[in-house]
Amino acid sequence: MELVQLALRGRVAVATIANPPVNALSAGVRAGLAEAVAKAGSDPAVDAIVIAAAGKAFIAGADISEFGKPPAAPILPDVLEAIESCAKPVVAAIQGVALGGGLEVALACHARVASPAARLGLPEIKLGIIPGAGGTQRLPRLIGAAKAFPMMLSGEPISADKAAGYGLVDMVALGDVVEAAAALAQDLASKGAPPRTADRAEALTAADREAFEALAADATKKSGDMPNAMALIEAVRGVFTLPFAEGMAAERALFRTLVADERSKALRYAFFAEREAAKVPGIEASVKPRPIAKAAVIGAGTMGGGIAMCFANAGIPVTLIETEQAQIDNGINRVAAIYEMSVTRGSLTPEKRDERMALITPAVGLTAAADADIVIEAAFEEMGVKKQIFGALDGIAKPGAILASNTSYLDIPTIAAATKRPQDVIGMHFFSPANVMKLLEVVRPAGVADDVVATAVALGRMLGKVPVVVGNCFGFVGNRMLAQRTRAAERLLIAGALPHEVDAAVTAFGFKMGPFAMSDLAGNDIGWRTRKSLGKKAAVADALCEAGRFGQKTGKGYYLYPAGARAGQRDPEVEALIASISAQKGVTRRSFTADEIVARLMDPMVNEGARILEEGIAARPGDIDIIWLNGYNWPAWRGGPMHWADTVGLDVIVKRLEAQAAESGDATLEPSPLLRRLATEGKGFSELKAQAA
Ligand code: TC6
Repeated sequence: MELVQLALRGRVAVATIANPPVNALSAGVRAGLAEAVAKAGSDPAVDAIVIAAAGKAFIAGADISEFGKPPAAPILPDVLEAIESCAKPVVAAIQGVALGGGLEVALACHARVASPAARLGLPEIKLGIIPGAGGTQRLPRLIGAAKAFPMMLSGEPISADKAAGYGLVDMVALGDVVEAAAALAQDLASKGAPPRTADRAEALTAADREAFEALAADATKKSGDMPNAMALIEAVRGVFTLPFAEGMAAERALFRTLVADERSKALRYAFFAEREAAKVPGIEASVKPRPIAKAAVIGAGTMGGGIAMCFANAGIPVTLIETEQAQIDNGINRVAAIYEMSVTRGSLTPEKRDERMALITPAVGLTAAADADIVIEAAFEEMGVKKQIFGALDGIAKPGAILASNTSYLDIPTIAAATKRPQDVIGMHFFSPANVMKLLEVVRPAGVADDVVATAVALGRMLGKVPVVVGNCFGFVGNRMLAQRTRAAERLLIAGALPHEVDAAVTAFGFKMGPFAMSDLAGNDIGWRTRKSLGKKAAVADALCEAGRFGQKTGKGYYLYPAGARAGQRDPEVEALIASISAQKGVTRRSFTADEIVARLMDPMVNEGARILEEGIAARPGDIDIIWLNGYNWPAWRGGPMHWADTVGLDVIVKRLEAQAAESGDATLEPSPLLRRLATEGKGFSELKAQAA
């Protein structure tokens, strides 16, 4: 089938792009578009041209998978130049998303018609690049830089109505968008030479420039170390300082530099890894998820309340269940307070708040879960409690209902064995705060029904989560790897580093917080309790807890928090304590560079990731990366721990782990067989094939 089909509607030629699933601008589409415009442009039977698209999307942008390859002619800027220079009017008929290069196609047209459901945006910033086919030059010329720049800086698409208000689209068509575009094109044809966006300057006023510069100054302050925000400012500023052709050349040069940057490669890798994670090995696409019209959540603590909010936010009625009235009252009040905060901040209307609260029914006693299609348990992390709840639910929940546990490390098959329907029992591990964090680990024990797994994944997406299917083991994927980092951080303290040095190295790496500041925030007593229950020790962490230093909530932990302070201050008492523990262990303390600290923290995590792959707990390295990006704030532009390991080189990681294992005498630091094999073969994790989780 032709990627771009040309057909006549009266004297208007309609070029329809058909490149499923999202009409990305592959080399073939670019060539087809150029050819269609050239052909229609020289056809005496044609007065005007419409560019339309088949399917749900108008055009989702450049084909992201082509970015790593040498550009194939015709390149998009040249195709767009041909469209804009066409002597006959060219009108875009936008029936779905017009993103990135897709919106740039529409901008090069002489007019734009959109259907009400269309969404228009330039999301390049999220891929570490900037628009590279005139977006930074044409959008400001059309709607002013003060409106165009925020669209490009956030990358968020806008609605057709908003676009019409901006003057980005000329008409929102309620009926057939192609028909409306054809009528507009014919009308333009009767009015002489069509208006070229490149020639328009009326929006570029002194006031517009002033407003843009204020926004740019603000963005500069907040840009962190992502180079593309700065490049975006430079490119957009060009609309005021450079003629169109020079502005285009400057944009292109910046785009080329950014596309080749490791940070953009990591963001593109994550885009595809996230979509890959949605495909569960071993489960056919034909497996239908069970319908979920009503949910129940057991436990109205912070976690249970947050999960109930996820359902309400997605418009699914949910019963929030506790054992006593006072507890459910507290839970509901906490949820109401969170919604109230959103209303105060202006991110939620009072009507929406009321709608969402009305979807949450408080209840006392498990029998309230009788009519739920899915029950998610978020009670205490104690196997006895879980078994009791699941045993009782077995007698209450309707046949076919899915029984899920939000446990963060307990054995799902043991929980399932408390019921007579283990095929319906699954793990759904949300991350705190559950109404905010994107990650959902779907834990798939042996024996669970395929359609239960498919339902958990589909439901996760309905709740706006990024679901990743993992196998059953202690801590699953994320927390199992985190435990390695926590142990490594403790080892570093004993070897000679101080908490602030470790945290500084980790924030310089790109995390928002270091492990010790994070532990102080979450409460050091949480890990202490877990260690005690498992019979494990951590000399420094245990000593701090024994001294009542639980973190921010007690005013002191690894750091000091004088009245009201959120940022911790170094505490000589803690540093002396650490030094004394090193001395007791006979360790001569030494200093560590930031790079050494990062290596010592991350390498053991990567090693654990390799074991997780060996055991089939994760299906793909990309799944592990998506878990870390969405559940643990791993810096997006570093692509996740397994991608990062590939960029470092697995041979380097193996050597460093061997050295650490030898120094510490800790055999768990020995590189895993998979890591060794890949390193010996000169390969990276990216070369592994998917396996069933
Ligand atoms: C740009 O345009 C720069 C231009 C400068 C030129 C010089 N390319 O997300 P979904 C695939 S930068 C290739 O699951 P949805 C995706 O991998 C680009 N493939 O669906 C998946 O494939 P699979 C700016 C793409 O309905 C399938 O389509 N554009 C692209 O939830 C379905 O995707 C963007 O950043 C692409 N551009 O959401 C837009 N887009 O089935 C990125 C999608 O084999 N795309 N695929 O796994 C999106 O935001 C969303 O995909 C969506 C559809 C809103 C278009």
